[in-house]
Parts: sequence; structure tokens; C-alpha cells
Amino acid sequence: MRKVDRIADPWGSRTPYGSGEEWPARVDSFLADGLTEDDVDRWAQSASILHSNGDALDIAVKDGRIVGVRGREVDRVNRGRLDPKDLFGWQANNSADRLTRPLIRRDGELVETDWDTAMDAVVGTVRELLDEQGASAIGFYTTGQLFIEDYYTLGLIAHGGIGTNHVDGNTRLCTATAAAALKESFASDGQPGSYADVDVADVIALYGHNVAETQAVLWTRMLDRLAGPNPPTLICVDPRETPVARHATVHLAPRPGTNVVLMNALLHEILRNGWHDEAYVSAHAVGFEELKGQVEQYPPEVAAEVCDVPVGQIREAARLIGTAERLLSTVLQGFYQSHQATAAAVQVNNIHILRGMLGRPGCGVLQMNGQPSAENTRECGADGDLPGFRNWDNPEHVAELARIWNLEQIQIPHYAPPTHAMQILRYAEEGSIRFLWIIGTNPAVSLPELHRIRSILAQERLFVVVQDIFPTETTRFADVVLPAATWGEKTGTFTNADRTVHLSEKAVDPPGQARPDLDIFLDFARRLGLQDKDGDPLVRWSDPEGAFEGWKECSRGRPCDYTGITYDRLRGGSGIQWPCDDEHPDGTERLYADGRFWAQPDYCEEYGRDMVTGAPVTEVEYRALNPEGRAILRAAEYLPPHELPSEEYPFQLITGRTLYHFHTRTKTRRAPQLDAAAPEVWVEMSAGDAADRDLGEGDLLEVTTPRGRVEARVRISGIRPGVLFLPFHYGYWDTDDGCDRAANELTRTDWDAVSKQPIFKTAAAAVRRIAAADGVPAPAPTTTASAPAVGSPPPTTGGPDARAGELLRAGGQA
Ligand SMILES: Nc1nc2c(c(=O)[nH]1)N[C@H]1C(S)=C(S)[C@@H](COP(=O)(O)OP(=O)(O)OC[C@H]3O[C@@H](n4cnc5c(=O)[nH]c(N)nc54)[C@H](O)[C@@H]3O)O[C@H]1N2
Ligand SMILES: Nc1nc2c(c(=O)[nH]1)N[C@H]1C(S)=C(S)[C@@H](COP(=O)(O)OP(=O)(O)OC[C@H]3O[C@@H](n4cnc5c(=O)[nH]c(N)nc54)[C@H](O)[C@@H]3O)O[C@H]1N2
Ligand SMILES: [Mo]
Repeated sequence: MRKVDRIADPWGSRTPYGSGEEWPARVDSFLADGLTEDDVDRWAQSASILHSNGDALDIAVKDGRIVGVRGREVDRVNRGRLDPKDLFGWQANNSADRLTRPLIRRDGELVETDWDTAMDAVVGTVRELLDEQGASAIGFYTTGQLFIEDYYTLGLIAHGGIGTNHVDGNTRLCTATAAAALKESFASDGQPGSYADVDVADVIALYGHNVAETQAVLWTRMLDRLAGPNPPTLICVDPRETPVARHATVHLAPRPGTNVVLMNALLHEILRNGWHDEAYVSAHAVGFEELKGQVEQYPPEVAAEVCDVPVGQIREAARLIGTAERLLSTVLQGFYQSHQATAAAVQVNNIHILRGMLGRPGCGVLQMNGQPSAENTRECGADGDLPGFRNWDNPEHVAELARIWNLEQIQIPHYAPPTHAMQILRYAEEGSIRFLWIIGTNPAVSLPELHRIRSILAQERLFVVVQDIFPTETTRFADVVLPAATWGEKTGTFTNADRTVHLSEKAVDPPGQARPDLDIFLDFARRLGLQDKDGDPLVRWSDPEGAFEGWKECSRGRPCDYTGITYDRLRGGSGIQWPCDDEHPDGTERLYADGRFWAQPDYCEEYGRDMVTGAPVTEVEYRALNPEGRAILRAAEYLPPHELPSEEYPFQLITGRTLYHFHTRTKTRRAPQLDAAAPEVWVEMSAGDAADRDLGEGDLLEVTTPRGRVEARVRISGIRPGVLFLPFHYGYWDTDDGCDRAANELTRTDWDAVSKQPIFKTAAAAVRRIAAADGVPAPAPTTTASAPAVGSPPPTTGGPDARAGELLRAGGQA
């Protein structure tokens, strides 16, 4: 048995395999306090809740407490592997500072109270506002971190019971563009590809996706292919030198915000060289002539100029993509949170449609998710979409939902697309939304332009309910705080980025009076007296399995059909990929085999949107464009980013993640190993830019944009010149001084026209030195994209702290 420090070596040892072979298993585990597996009382089946990969694991329980985790060897997603957040993150559950009692604001202060008082205050306010103003006064801002059972129940309560259109999730910040891009190209949400495509692909292209840090176990699968016979070729599109870039055959590092130009140039080359599959396109797609006309205007020379990428690299990437036999593409926030998000993400789908590379082994598109259950927010209607990928603009779909919920059709709002998160905040700012229920998200750190967000949440006239497991920057603004039970303390199901559904069993009791999110929603519906049209209770279940059975009926016959899945089927073995129904009793590895899509006008989830304005396409227009329900090639012209560098703000600022932290660190800050690996904020800058300004590693800088300022030590890294990177993890709950640490002090109130996803990755910024380093390097990890630039002096400290890196038992293999 070999000991591996999984902080210093985040991906662990290699298990090489060749094309078409099965990915070998490797079981990772971590138990606290020097315990061994013999000490464990029992194991509860689950999966990781700290990213969208769905790493299956078992939770170790001793004396009624969680004491560790072990990867599940049988699972198709991870074959036993766990990443550092999976291994160490669970320790947060046991923190002494969990919320254990409801809080209510009295004379300006939050004080402890009982559940009756807290819920009566919530229900009383809602009832008053419904009488006074109607459902438009009520908003829900939810998350991508709960379970199917929670979302479906919440969707029913909000859409069907209260009848508000103001329901969205932080998934708007996360995967709104994944959904939008899939709806544009295939007229329905649903991930075409499968992780198993990694096993056979000969080219893997990663667009704005630092998979090594954000789905680290998926990256180990790629690393294992790279270490085996017939390795795939990697293409990386990212302005930073990420671990992915370091392994890529071609690394394109475009100017932030220019993705559409680059994609159009790649498509230009593919068409010019005749690398597309004419037979596939003429049989299965519409829109070819328009796309061809558009990309003709983007020869590689144009892209080289706009993106500032060598023209030869663009041609080489196009050749590799254009001649691949089995092409796998993944897309994430470097596209979704950048300028022209949906337009750029759609061009990746276009490559696959043009090359006929869908529905076959190795030929997947992964429009990735980020949060563990972002997928389910979309499926179940907790992000505003109607449940079951139903079309809000199709009266038949609304009528069907009304039948399932036993409501009148008119009770389900469908007069317009759902209100998106930034618009919900705007309505709150203007005073038309007066009640905002924030569940499982921390907007006082994660939304753009934080001084504005704080002033909205602080308003007297807005009643704010925050349902969380810890005190956060956002609970400070609450009128009522509801303490939730979380992963490991409640049972439910959730679905990863490649449609794999996992069961997560309750392992231990929640602390104090904390309650599962589902129980809180059920209690709310009961107290409010929500009824169906026969006067029976609107919500007909009282436990997770009942909610799951309710959801299954709602999903019947829709793309995300869960009717073949039961809790029992999910116990013991691997997770199962939807659709899973009578026709596909074991689930479905890949969508769109045989060129059949869910795009028929009567069945599809959406008719599409204008790529520039985002205006919805009408049913009549859609029927004319796509009467037979084929894949849609949608063209997009390039438009320059809204905030460009200037003399005053000469840098482009991008923001994102590091391997060791999850979001606003409410969990990873409470796991000592993860905290020590990345203890403080930093800012990345290229060696050339640093030299020009006479800045050295570790100097303390002030980073400013027209919205605010942040102080951070500089890491001289492999980022492209002219660009700054800030991790967005660092807020204020664990520090008392000022408001000068969170990346979102600097970001803009701006969003993609089509998906309405905020643009966190293109802003103009300036820097100024406040203090010299005195030989102390930036507190940035050295194992990741924030590694020191090649050739710059290695920092002496500040990397992952080896002392804190607990040893991991990597059983089963060397
Ligand atoms: N360790 C860790 N893992 C996570 C999370 C976490 O917080 N920590 N969060 C999860 C969630 S919710 C999400 S959404 C995912 C996000 O996962 P990723 O999308 O992989 O992560 P990011 O760091 O946000 O952004 C990815 C890359 O986009 C690049 N980029 C920035 N601007 C541009 C641009 O204009 N063009 C291009 N081509 N690239 C650009 C950045 O340099 C960055 O390396 O991660 C999930 N997994
Ligand atoms: N600048 C910048 N900003 C960004 C991004 C970026 O790349 N750059 N990325 C965006 C993206 S992709 C995302 S996903 C968001 C993430 O942003 P947030 O959602 O705000 O971040 P989290 O820290 O995950 O917040 C989740 C909250 O839910 C609580 N919680 C955890 N488990 C439970 C539970 O079971 N029940 C309840 N009720 N609460 C729970 C946690 O304690 C935490 O306070 O940030 C977005 N903001
Ligand atoms: Mo996300």
C-alpha cells in the first residue's frame, strides 16, 4: 500500500489504458484521526457534492459522526477515484459553527428562535404580499447543490402553488449557457455525450474548461489515456497555462472575450477543407447555408488578429479537429461566463453536427455542468424552466403539467420566459419583488458588482429569507435564517454532467435543529395551505422517495425520463444515465444515436433565440425553419466585448477557480488540508507585464475596475500578457477587515443576451503596488494553473502546505 499526499499530488498515481479498453479501477479513501476501515461502524452510499462530476463514494460513519469517505469502485463515473475536495471536504459537516437553530431579526439583530416562530414569519409575509400585490412580489433564488426531490418540490410550490415566474437558481451563473447552447442546437436540454467517450476519443478539445482543477477525476481519466498506448491529442483553449494547457498538443490562448471569432475560424477551416460530413448534414441538420455564409468571413488570419493567437496554431487546431475520427469536446466557464457565451458554445455543437460526430463512442459533446446538481435544477423547474424540459411557449406542455399537478392551466405562469436571476435582483432593487427566499447560495460573494448586491439585500422593504448550513456574508442581510441539513444528513438523488443519476443516503443526523431542505419546503406548503384544484394538498408526498416518485411521473415521456429508476436500483451498483424507461431499462449512454433529435416542434423544449438580441424565436418561425425536428446549425457574428481595456484600465480581468476550494469556501475553508493549500487570495499576471511595471512575485497589489477594488499578492504565472486572473473564492465571513478581497467587487452587471448568464470573465482593470513582497511569495498553489511561470524564480513557500497534506491511503494498486 502506497501513501500519496493528495494535496501535493492532486490526481494521484496513473493507471494507464489504451483506446477502447476499460478504465482501470483505483480506490481512493481518506479516514480522519488515523482510523482504519476496521474502525468504521457502517458506510452510507453517496456521491460527491463539490462539483458536477458525480464521483461516487461511500461515507464512513463512526459513533454517529462522519469520519471519512471511500470511492465506489463499481461506479461508471470514477471507478473508485476521489479528488482532493472529495477526500477532505466532508469535514465541514462536523464544524462547530454549523447553523443549528433558526434566527430571526429583532431590533436589527439576528437572534435565535424556534421553527414555529421562524416559519410563521416567513408564511405570514408571503400571505400578506400575495393579498396585497400578488405573486409578482415573491422571488426564489435557489441553487445547484440540492437534490432532485428538493427541486421538484420547490418548483411545484413556486410555479404551481404561488404562481410566480420569479424563480431562478445560481445555476444561472453556472450552467445557463450549457442549457441555452443545447436548446439552440438540439431544441432541448440534455447532454449528448458520455464520460466513456474519453476512453475511445482520438482528439479531445477543451474550450474554456480547466478540467484538471474543476472535475479532477475526469482529468485523471484523460491523464490515464495520455499515459497509455494510442493516447488522444489534446487541444486547450484558455488564456491561462492550466494543467490542461501543459498537456495539450495545441494550446490556443485567446484574448478573453473573443471565443466566437476563434470558433468561426475553426469552422471556416473545416468547411474550406471539406472536413465536414455532407451526407450527415443534409440528412440531419438545418441552417447549413447560413452558417457557411457567416464563417466565410472569418479566415484564420482574422482570428489571429482579433484573438492574438498565431495563425499557424489556429490552422493546426482546425486540422486536428477536422480530421479526428472520434472527437470529444468539452465546454465550460471560459465560454459560458465570457462575452457572447451562448454564441460561442453553440459553435462547438456546430463542429459536431458538421462532422456527424454525435451519438457514437468517442464522439461526444460535453456542455459541462459545474455544480453537483445543476442538471436537476434545470430538469425539475427550480431554475424557472418548466419541469421535464417542457416548453413554456407550448400551451400543450403547460396543459400536461397542469394535469400532472391537478391545477388549472392558468395557475402556472407561462406568459413569458422565466425571470432570470439578475432581473430578479433588479426587481428587488426597484421594489416590485418584496420577498426573496435565498436557498443554498451565497450571492453576497458570488454575484457581480457586490456593492450593488449588498445595497439591494440591505433594503428595509425587502424581506430576505436565507436557508443555509453556515452563517455567511448573505445571512448577515437576512430577516429570517433557516438552518438546513445537508449532504450526508438527508437522502436524495442527483445527476452529474453526463446524466448519471446517483443516490445519496442519509449517513448521520443533522446538528441541532437543522432540517433537510425538503422538510422545510413541505412545512412551508403545509402552513401556507397550498391546494390543488380539488382542494387537496398540492404537495402529495412527505418524504424523499415520495418526491422522487412524483418527479418520475412528471418526467414520463420527456427527454429526461426517470421512470425506469428506483431508489432500490440505485443501491449497491453504479449510477444510471437517463433516459431510463421501458425502452432503455439500463439507461442511455449517448443521446442522438442515428441522428434522431428531440427537436420536433410539438415536442421540443424551446424554439430558440436570436443570437444577438436573445429575443425568443416564435413557434411559427421555428416550424418554418425546422419542421422535421433536425439539429440546428446556428451562426453567430462576433461583437466586441462591452468593456475593453483603456489607458486607465489597461488589463483584461478574468476570474475563476482553484483546485482546492469550492466557491465561497463555506465548506473547503473548514477542511484544514484544503484551506492550507490555498489560504488567501492572489492575482495572476504574466512575467512580461510584471517586468514592465517592475513588479515582483508576492508584491501586494491593488486591483481596480470602475466598480471597486481588491488587494491581492501577485503570482507571476503562465497567464497570457494583458490578462489578470483572480480566484473568486475569497469573501469576508472569515475575516473582519473591509470589503477588498472578493473578485466580484470588480465584475460588471452584464449578461449574455441568450442565456442571461452573467459575464464574470471580461472586464477592464488596473493595478498598483501597495507594498513590496519582502521575499514572501503569493499565497497561490504551485501545483495548478497558478504555478509560477517557467523561468521565474520558484517561490519558497506559499504552495500547498505539505505539513497539512494528510496522507491518503491509495489502496488496490501501486
Ligand atoms: N476545485 C473546484 N472545482 C469546481 C468548482 C470550484 O469552485 N472549485 N466549482 C464547480 C462549478 S459550480 C463550476 S461552474 C465549474 C467551473 O469549471 P471551469 O469552467 O473549468 O472553471 P473556471 O476557473 O471558472 O474557468 C475555466 C477557465 O476559463 C478560462 N477563461 C477565462 N476567460 C476566458 C475566455 O474568454 N475564453 C476562454 N477560452 N477561456 C477563458 C480561465 O482562464 C479558466 O482557466 O467547476 C466546478 N468544479
Ligand atoms: N467572479 C466570479 N463569480 C462567480 C463565478 C466565477 O467564476 N467568477 N462562478 C459562478 C458560478 S459558476 C457559481 S456555481 C456560483 C457559486 O456561488 P454560490 O452558490 O454563492 O457559492 P457557494 O459557496 O457554493 O454557496 C452555496 C451556499 O449554500 C450553502 N449550502 C451548502 N449545502 C447546503 C444544503 O444542503 N442546503 C442549504 N440550504 N444550503 C447549503 C453553503 O454553505 C453556501 O453558503 O458563483 C458564481 N460566481
Ligand atoms: Mo458553477
